[in-house]
Amino acid sequence: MAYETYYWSTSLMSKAIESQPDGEPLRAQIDHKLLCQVATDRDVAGKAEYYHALAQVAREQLARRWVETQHADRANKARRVYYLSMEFLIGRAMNNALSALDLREQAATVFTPPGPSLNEVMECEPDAALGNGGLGRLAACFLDSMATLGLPSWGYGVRYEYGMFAQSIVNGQQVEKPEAWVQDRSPWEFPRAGRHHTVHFGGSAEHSGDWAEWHPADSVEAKAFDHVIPGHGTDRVSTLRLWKAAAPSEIDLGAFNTGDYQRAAEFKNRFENISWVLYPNDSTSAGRELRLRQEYFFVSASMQDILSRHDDEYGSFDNLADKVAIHLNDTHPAIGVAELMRLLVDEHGLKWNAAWEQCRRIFSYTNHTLMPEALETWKVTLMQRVLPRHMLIIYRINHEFLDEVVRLYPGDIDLMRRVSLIDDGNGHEKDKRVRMAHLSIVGSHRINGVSQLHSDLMVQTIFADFARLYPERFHNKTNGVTPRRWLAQSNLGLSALLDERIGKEWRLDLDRLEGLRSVADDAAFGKAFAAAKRDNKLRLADYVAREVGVSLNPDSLFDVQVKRIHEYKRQLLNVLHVITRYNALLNGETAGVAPRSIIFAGKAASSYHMAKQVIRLINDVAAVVNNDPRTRDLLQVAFIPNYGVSVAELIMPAANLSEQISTAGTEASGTGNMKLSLNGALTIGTEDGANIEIRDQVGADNIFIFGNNTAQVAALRQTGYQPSELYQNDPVLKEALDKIDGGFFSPGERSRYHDVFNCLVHYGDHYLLLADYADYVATQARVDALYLTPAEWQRKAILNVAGMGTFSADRTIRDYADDTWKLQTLTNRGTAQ
Ligand code: 26W
Repeated sequence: MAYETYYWSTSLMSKAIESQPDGEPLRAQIDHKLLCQVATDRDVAGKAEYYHALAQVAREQLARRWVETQHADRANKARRVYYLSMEFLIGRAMNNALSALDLREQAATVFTPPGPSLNEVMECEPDAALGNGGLGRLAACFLDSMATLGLPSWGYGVRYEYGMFAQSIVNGQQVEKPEAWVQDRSPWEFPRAGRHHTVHFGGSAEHSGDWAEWHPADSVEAKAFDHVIPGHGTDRVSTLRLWKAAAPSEIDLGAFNTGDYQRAAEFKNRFENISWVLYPNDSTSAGRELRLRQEYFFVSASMQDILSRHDDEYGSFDNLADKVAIHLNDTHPAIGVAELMRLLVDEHGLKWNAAWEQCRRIFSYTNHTLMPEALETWKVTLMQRVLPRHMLIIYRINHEFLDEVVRLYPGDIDLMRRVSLIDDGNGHEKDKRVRMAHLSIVGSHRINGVSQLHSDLMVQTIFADFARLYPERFHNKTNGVTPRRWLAQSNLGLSALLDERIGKEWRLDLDRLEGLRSVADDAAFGKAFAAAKRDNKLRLADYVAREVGVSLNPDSLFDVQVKRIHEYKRQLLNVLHVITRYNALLNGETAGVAPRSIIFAGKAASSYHMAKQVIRLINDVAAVVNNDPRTRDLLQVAFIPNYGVSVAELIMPAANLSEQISTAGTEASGTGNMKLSLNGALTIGTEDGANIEIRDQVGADNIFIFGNNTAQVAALRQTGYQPSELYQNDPVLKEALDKIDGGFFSPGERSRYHDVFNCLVHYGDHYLLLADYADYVATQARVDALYLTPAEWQRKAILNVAGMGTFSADRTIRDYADDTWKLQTLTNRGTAQ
């Protein structure tokens, strides 16, 4: 059946089912849920109870949509895509669910004084922060687009008990505390009692021809918990299935029956710890055994799930690659290549060659970073111990792959050594490592980077050999963000304005934003646009006053850098600018200076000393600057704690200036850059990641690009970059650096930032902050000049929004669906909220 047809049949079915209990107005449904699910009533219910009741109303409708979608996909023998990711940074579900279910406006009218407002009710929900940063949030945006485009699709991941840690700032320093996002229950998840798979570890494996016998030492149960991801403007949904680890039920009975509860509990923990906590590192590979177990745990459960669904539907695996596409979100699920081979060959009796042929057609892989420390490798000794059968499979894949390489490039031993799936550790057995990126490439038919620059650099640098071997496999898929969460739901003011000017369709067709170009010069529109921005700034200022105790002037330029704290992202360059600006103001250089509020937010990996120093420095600088009456009207600094999806939803709409200042060639794409621009911020940025494509879209006159580009960075490094000379020869830079080094911002401990100073001046300044400093500061002065001409600023901000159409995750997913997954998308009807 064509997609069109089944869309309509689904939709009709949905009407039939939904007309039963939902005929009642929302208020009555909430009352009903308050009574039956929460056991309370309107007279005594508080915000949290209302939250649960409202969530139950949404849950019921989501459940129906889920059942219908599965029914349709089965009936249509649909080809499906499975998106495997260690991280899904979902955030809150309520606002998005209400919007997708078209209940948002009705709900707003239900929650009126003297009761809590809808916003207050929605704020009861903890963020599902099952991810670190860009990669995890991208996965969440992608699910939203897959559902909206009607793709038969599933996300698979880990149901961490503890997601990303909560960050607080104590005496200027980051303090981490664990965050149990589910607490006792989440109204958004559906435990699937019947859906569980056994995952094995350890033991030994013996080979005999194609086939091998694995005698595992341990087993753990993977239990499925589903989140229904609603599409917008469609009844279709996507599924996010997360796996929780549990002890196999029969196992702990022994200890339990003998009354040895402590041993029984210890036993249980040994299994369940696999899915306890997310590794809070977004760029360095932990290399720890528990992490490898996590990866294999969720991958094995997902593969078994995929195969059992396929078996149910077809009773054969001969057509597996026709019906299944599996995507690897970075290399974290790469062991899936070996696991699929194991399941097909060892468990289901396929011939090795037949299985391998399917495997290669099934997998595709996205690389998200060029940073060498992020490229995953596992010690062969560890892999052997934890996954002995997979190690044999990897050796065989490698053997056959290298045979192919020899045929293509006979005698090129060096090439073989470079592309091998195994790093031979210079002959030392204990240093041998499995290269997960190589396994991903060899096992996939499509490999992509996440912006044009990143994809180009990928094939020129880290994967150059593979690009020569398999040029047809490498592609670009520039990232995108969902306009539903990042504009429609988080920026009501601007959304209403857009609806008025260009209609509501932009939610599902972001290219409609082009329509704004014609009103960029319209003074009335410019005014309304500025007023919406000001409202958002007031809302953020309110939050900052409450949470940080700093009062920001809503008319000042809100200059925002929000992202993980990392040296390559160069928050420290931003700090150098803050100090430079402060020094200039103290010197009385106030002409042409726009009042500014410089806002930072972001988490540092718990073991990343330098990143934590940067957070502390920001707070120390803020304490000095904010308390100086001489500069207070022109300069404010705030570090907003606990950056995550919900905090971002508050910040993005309020920004005037978006700081995207990574060293050229280091930020794979960035997605915050897109969210900020979409909400009408101007970018100050380097020629890095998607910044380049943003410039192409909004026009070079409407963005502030500065600094060395990738080629210049390479040239500088090659000719012997000397940061200490820049320090000596630029008195303005020297003054800023000396203040850091001399303890001006840390009078109680003058040597506090000595290491930070040394890193820049004496230890090579690896990310070239000093090389880009002068241009950055000069460019910031041009930003001031523009801000002091509000009409011009407004015009450029509008043109930024107008150019963002291509950065919709819908565009990205359509590209993946057409080119990588070979899946048909379903045209939407209606208007999403
Ligand atoms: C193994 C440890 C580890 C964990 C996560 C290494 C690397 C990662 C990620 C690949 C880091 C990440 O989130 N990368 C970001 O991905 C975004 C989505 O594609 C891009 O927009 C960012 O530029 C990139 O840094």
